[in-house]
Amino acid sequence: QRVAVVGLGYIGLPTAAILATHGADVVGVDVNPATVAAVNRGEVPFVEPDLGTMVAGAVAQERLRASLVMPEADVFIVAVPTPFGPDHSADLSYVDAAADAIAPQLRGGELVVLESTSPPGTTAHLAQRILAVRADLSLDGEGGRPIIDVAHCPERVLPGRVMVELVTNDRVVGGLTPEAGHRARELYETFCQAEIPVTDAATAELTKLVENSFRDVNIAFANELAHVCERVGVDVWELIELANRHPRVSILQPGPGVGGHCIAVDPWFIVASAPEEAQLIRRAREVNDAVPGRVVDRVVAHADRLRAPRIAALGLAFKPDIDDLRESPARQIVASLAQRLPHARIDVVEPFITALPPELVTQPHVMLRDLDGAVADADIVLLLVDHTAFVQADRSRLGLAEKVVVDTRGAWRDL
Ligand code: SAJ
Repeated sequence: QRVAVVGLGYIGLPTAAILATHGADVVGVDVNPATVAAVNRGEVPFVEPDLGTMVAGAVAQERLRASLVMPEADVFIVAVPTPFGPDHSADLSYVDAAADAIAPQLRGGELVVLESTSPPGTTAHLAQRILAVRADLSLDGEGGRPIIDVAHCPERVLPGRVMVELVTNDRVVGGLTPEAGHRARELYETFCQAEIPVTDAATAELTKLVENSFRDVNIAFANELAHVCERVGVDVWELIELANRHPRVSILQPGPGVGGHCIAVDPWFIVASAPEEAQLIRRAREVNDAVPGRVVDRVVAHADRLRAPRIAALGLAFKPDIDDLRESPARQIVASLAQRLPHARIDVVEPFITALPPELVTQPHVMLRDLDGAVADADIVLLLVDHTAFVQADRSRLGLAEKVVVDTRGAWRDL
């Protein structure tokens, strides 16, 4: 069948590629001409293990091509961003734009699947937006009008493991009608080897949001414990390790804050849908958002004891062993240190990038350096990301014993 995947980002491109290698005829649609050109050359514009080979193969075999224009298709998969605005409510403008582009291509009989993480009601909203301009179609055959099937199938893959998790993770599918749900399940069954339970669209929407909120609330618990431990003088890492020996306790790890574009965003969609009720979810977000500021205060307190402090900041990514700096607490911490300590020198070590992000590159006292050089020159070593290269570095060679070490990940805790 002919599938159009709308949005060729971290989710859309892997989905397009995997469908193309499982028998579908796929057109990937994107508004960015550079992305479209890259995919048509068989290239991937971002880092994701094993995706490059699959895209190159699918393009070479003419199962996958990219386009700026929405084609006719039997199935449309919407995988566009759903960011939040300043008031924390979801910005659905990309979903609306996708609906507007799909609507003229429909003849009846198509399946439209929303994959973007969305607040409850968004799948229904997408369908209504299409039907508002296509009154000749219906969701259920009412008045003898041709049917379009509309369903939600949220992505739930972990960046860095996308090509594995697309195949091995269970998927949840929610249809606006039971028929739409079952049809979407058949589509995902072509490449997903795990189970695909079918529910209604609003339940599927909330399921995805709840998964990421579960993680956020549990990380907030760990971050609150770290704060409590600072006050009472206990090592939080040892505390968690010991508590986790209980068969029904499994506490996550504290850190410098929660980053990425999912866990730090999705809980707000629940809060926006039920502001009175979602008390704990909101509080967890606030707890996690307060962590970077505390890390900055700790470093500033150490720096204030020195006349010309030199700081080595290790890591800018939002989690280990990836190049993704989006919503990264490490990046936020370094930017804030640069502002509060204009007399300090800050050497950033980030093996996954070759140039500092725009807000840091303009600061004359911030530089991108190699690990050994930065640590050798530093008074204060701030570990922000547990990249393997940092965790496994020879700490006696780095001479860490003579430095002030602020280890936000507990990666060097036996120091
Ligand atoms: N973090 C901690 N402590 C922990 C675990 C994570 O501080 O114990 C931090 C990380 O350092 C990072 C942030 O949380 O800054 C998020 O990282 P993550 O690895 O927990 O999750 P993401 O954002 O890479 O991917 C999540 C996944 N969701 C869940 O595990 C429930 C993934 O399956 C989703 O597909 C993805 O969000 C998404 O796209 O929604």
